[in-house]
Amino acid sequence: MSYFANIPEIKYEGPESKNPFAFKYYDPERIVCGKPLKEQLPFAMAWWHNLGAAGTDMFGRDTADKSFGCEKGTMEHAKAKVDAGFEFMKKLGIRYFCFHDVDLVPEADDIKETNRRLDELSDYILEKMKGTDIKCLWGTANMFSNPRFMNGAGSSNSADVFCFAAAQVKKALDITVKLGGRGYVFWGGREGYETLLNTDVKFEQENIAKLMHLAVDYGRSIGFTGDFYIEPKPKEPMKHQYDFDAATAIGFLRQYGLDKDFKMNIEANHATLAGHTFQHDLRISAINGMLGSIDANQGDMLLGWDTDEFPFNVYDATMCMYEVLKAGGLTGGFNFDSKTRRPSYTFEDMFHAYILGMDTFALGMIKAGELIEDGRIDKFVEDRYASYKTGIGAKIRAGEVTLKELAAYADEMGAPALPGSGRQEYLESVVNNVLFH
Ligand code: XLS
Ligand code: CA
Ligand code: CA
Repeated sequence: MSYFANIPEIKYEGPESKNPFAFKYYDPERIVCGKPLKEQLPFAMAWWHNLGAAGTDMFGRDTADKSFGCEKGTMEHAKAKVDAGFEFMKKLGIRYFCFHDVDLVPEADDIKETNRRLDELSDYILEKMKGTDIKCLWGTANMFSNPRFMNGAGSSNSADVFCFAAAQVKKALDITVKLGGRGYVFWGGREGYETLLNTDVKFEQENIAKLMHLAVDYGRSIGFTGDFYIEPKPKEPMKHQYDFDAATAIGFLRQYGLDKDFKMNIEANHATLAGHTFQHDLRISAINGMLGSIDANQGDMLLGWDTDEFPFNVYDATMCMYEVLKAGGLTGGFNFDSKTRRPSYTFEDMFHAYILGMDTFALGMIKAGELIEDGRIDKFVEDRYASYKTGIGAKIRAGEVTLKELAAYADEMGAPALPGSGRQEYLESVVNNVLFH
């Protein structure tokens, strides 16, 4: 059974091609910074958007038909999604997928039955994986959709809800390991609060850390050697989310002794919701040794929510890839946590969307490689801190001076010269020059 019979295998044809079903920039074999793009860019399909999201929004119902010929909410439909997903990934040359437990199977009233379904479906996926190089990038448990999680999962005021969340995490870890997952994600969508009038913040944060510790202990006990990830997001659905941004999440992990097992999964649209650029959160993660994986999408600066659009902004993609290359690549990958716009409701649109996203990130990586090779930016940054290489600056860096000695140095010096132009406009013109030469 083929779902996309009218769509060819997507190949690289180069920038001159006008074929809507071809890559213009993503040449899997092209070497950038010493490695082929197919290795530099472990792309992943998000099960929930691509095989699940059908266009429903707050004001209207589905526009797309994602039934794949079956009745939704059945195991037959769950299996049809596997078939469609694998056909889709194969046609695009995508080697990874990401999932929530309830993206894979319809949730039953009884968790034992949900888990039985997960066993059955993951067996089915394992069968499909045979003879392909497709694997799981990361798995996660959906601990935000069901009404029981209205006050969070680890942070819920109900100990029973905490237990239910723990059971879901356990099973999602089992399935992630079974499917060869590189990582396991905690996105704390409802781990936060609406009002301090009913909330014990310290208590809630301690409990989230407890759930994470339990997950690490269990994961390691079943042979999971990958990374756990926190995916920061400042708000939506909650007003205040505890994993506000990378800096906040890293501080939390260190405070509770989780920093050896966890890294960040940075989503572009979440970083911008936190009032940062995408590249800011990537840099903060990288300098703390915690840049793990990326949820590849872009937001809309005119809209104050998480629009999960396919990335097409080449400037942002370039600056993102600059951070990734500088950090030595990702141990995770690039998961397209992105969805087609509601009026783009056909199967063709799903392919156009992934071609757009993969081409944008490939172009970004090629251009970032050129920026690094060009060297003007790196050289400028290096020179900008030159005053710390010798003399008093070198002593400060080496920790060889006291505050008193520095004060004496300042007395002798009088007023320092201005610190040198930041040359922002020049550097921006260098970026343009590399992008458009
Ligand atoms: C929602 C998040 C979510 C996570 C996985 O905003 O992006 O989809 O990636 O739970
Ligand atoms: Ca995400
Ligand atoms: Ca999102």
